[in-house]
Amino acid sequence: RHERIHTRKSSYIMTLKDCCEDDDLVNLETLDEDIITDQLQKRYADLQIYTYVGDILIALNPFQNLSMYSPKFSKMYHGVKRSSNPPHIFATADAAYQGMVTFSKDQCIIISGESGAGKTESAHLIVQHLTFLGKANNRTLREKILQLNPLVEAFGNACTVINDNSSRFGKYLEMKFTPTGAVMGAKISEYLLEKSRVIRQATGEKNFHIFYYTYAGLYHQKKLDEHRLPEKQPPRYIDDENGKVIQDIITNKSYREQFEAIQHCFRIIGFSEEEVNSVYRILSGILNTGNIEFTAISSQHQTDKSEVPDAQALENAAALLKIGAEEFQEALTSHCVVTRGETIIRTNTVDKAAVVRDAMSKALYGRLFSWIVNRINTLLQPDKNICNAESGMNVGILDIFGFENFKKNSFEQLCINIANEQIQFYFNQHIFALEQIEYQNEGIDAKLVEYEDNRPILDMFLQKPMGLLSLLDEESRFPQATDQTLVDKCEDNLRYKYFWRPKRLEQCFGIQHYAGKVLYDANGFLEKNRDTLPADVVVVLRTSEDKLLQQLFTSPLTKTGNLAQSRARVTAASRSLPPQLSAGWIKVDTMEVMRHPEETTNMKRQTVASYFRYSLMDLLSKMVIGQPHFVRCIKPNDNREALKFSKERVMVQLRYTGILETVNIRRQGYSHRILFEEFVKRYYYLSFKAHQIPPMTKESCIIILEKARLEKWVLGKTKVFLKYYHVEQLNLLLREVIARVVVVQASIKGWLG
Ligand code: AD9
Ligand code: MG
Repeated sequence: RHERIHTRKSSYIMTLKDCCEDDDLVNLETLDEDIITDQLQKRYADLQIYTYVGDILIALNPFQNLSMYSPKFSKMYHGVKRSSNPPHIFATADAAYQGMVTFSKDQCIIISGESGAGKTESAHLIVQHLTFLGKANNRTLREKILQLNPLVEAFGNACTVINDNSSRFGKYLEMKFTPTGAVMGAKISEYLLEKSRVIRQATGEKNFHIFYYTYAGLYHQKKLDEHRLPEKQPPRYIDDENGKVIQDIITNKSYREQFEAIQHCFRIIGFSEEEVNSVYRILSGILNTGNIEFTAISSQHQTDKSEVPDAQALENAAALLKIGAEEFQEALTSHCVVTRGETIIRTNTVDKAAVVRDAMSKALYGRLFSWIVNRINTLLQPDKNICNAESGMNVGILDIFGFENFKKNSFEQLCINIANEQIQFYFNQHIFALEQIEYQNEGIDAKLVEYEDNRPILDMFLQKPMGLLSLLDEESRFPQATDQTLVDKCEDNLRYKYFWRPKRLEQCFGIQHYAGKVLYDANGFLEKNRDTLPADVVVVLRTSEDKLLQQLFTSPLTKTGNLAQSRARVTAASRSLPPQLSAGWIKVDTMEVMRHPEETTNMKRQTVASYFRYSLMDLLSKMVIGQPHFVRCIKPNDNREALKFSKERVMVQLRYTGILETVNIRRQGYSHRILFEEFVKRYYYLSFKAHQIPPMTKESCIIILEKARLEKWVLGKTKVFLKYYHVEQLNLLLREVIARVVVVQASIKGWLG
């Protein structure tokens, strides 16, 4: 049954077959890297960007718009057997949705891949399809959900040398459904925004999108003056090497359109006009803050005093942030120290004042971002009248920043890459380790597959007290420490083959990550890790007459609220795992009460590293409760060119993501294992009468499986082992049987009525 769908917009041609052997790498006769890569290359040339490896989806970035995401395709991938359509990101969304509705179990879709591989695009498409499947017939809710990604990404994404729309934060989006599968709300959790981008960007990179959008929007609304933004000289935080940024902002139509789009998002989601105006004012306030300069004044008694020679920028910023200019200047150029109950005012040097200024800008932006996310969550909370929180279910979608390796890599890249290391570990656990342990426990004969375990690298980072993050924290607390002593300390303590120190580059160290070697420059690590915001600044910002700004600095940022929940989830999840694994799965002991780094003032302050460690934990705790689905994004070339397939680049990615091993294990593997009892409860309808509940035994399972005419299933000691297509088949049959019963009941009612 071959049917061709020609789409008008592009030459994309899809061939529909009942089951296409090429669609799934597991079906390949001979298996090696070359063959797999060739297969992907062949498919890519036909614009078949998606390929399965068992139940895992490989997505190659097409670097061009394909017309395969229209409503026609949404309908095609709606509650059908996976094999009836070519591989597609919608099929993954559909599988998660079906899994949730059928098994009443939370699901999570984990999208991974290096920077620019297509994770964020994939996440959008999944949300689009889930909104369709979730019958969001309430149009407002549907629109709200669809606007949420563009809104947070305007604030959290930026142009890097690798990707024009690079995610600079991690995002876990939970879509909430009623037990019958109607979408009813959403919730975003954000992880580790790269705040340092606000104050400085590497060569060829830009600040967060929203600064340019806002600038363009205010220009066209003739509101630059009101926001104290110049039309000629670019503010320092967004200035680039050639100084043409404003010209670009004014002439580039897309910035203006994006501004309109963001206005629309704000409105649809339900932000008030007052709130939105505050947001633009705070953004302009940040840009003006960046322009404040300091010079040294030396008097007889003091040589380390600074002042603001030109008050204009300071007054601008103060006016926009609605704080007193004098108090503001004071908070930047001096600080209070309390010793033995006495408060002493100390002056700041020029350098220190500049650090305080930048710290304030980062804090402002970071808190504004969190506020926007929280506000979205409040506005998209499920209506309690429709469904209470306990009976609802959700599909979580994880889209984090991808693995990065630049010419110069700093603290931010280290955190990003550790997060990716952790996701890879989670993937390995699921695909390999758990699978093998379960086969052994159930007495099933399956050859063990060798895979690259990245646990030792993770230990090197996360272990206490001798892991890299712990060493970093230790040095950050030690006033005399420098970035140099940090690297020395790491060299002395990290006895791992994954760590090395290059000769002649004193402040650098290298890490062999699962995805490749990265050279880090430790310059600035300690300061970035401390991420302090002087209390003097907080005090001034709290006096702001802007309601939103005041709120940003009065409500605590500490994540204690859901800590107990996270810990309970993690503990429960690790209990359900085989003992061989639970110990290393998630380190429960590292879950401490985490205070936001900016909020702690004593020497034992919370650092970014420990906050990050907590965030990772929190993220994992959300992921482990759901049934995972994996999407592996692959970047076919480094030039963002459509149809260009670099064999080497693809092969490297296949290698480090363990695709070859995955094919192997998936070929032998059984992706679903269901306890006999649960299996009988779920499927007895297929071979027994409704009132005739059979015993919950292995024998009943066999009767059901044989009646359904399935092959190649296996029975363990306590569970039925099924391939993914078995489950599809069973669910389809079940739906048919139930539909028949409903029809019969309806006719009986008709006769009687
Ligand atoms: V990063 O780690 O956040 O820097 P991502 O998220 O993996 O990265 P992203 O989704 O932003 O990458 O994709 C990069 C670019 O590839 C997009 O801006 C699109 O131009 C392009 N892309 C990716 N996937 C698709 C697609 N399915 N169709 C068309 C795509 N273009
Ligand atoms: Mg992204």
